[in-house]
Amino acid sequence: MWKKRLVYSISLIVGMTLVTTIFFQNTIVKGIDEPRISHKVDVIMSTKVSRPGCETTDSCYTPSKITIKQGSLVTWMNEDSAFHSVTSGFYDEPNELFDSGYLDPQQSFTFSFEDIGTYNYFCTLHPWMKGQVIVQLD
Ligand SMILES: [Cu+2]
Repeated sequence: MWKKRLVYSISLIVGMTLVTTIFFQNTIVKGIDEPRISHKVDVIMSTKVSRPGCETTDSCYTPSKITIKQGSLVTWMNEDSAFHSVTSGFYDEPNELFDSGYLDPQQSFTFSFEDIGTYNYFCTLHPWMKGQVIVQLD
């Protein structure tokens, strides 16, 4: 009789562990994917900006300058075939407020701007790529 109970207890523990693991895995995946799907694209890195030239027409990031309300999200999308980054500050003076890291083609990056101000950003791979986000009072 006690053997039956032991087997029953063990299967219950294993079952609960499995259910919990699956539940938490789903939660984590959802948390990462949702912001990318739900938010629109604000700034595009278009094709061929990995070669100098876009800076002459101020089109390395399109648009290169955007104005948003405090607390808004900005999403950048890499539509080029090369890697790019969205990194706060200037090429010779990054300020570590945000950094997308290397974005693959078709990959996006979203940042939430909580404070009023003017935020310069650049691409760590292509020094001529520069943009600006202006955050105003809501
Ligand atoms: Cu770049």
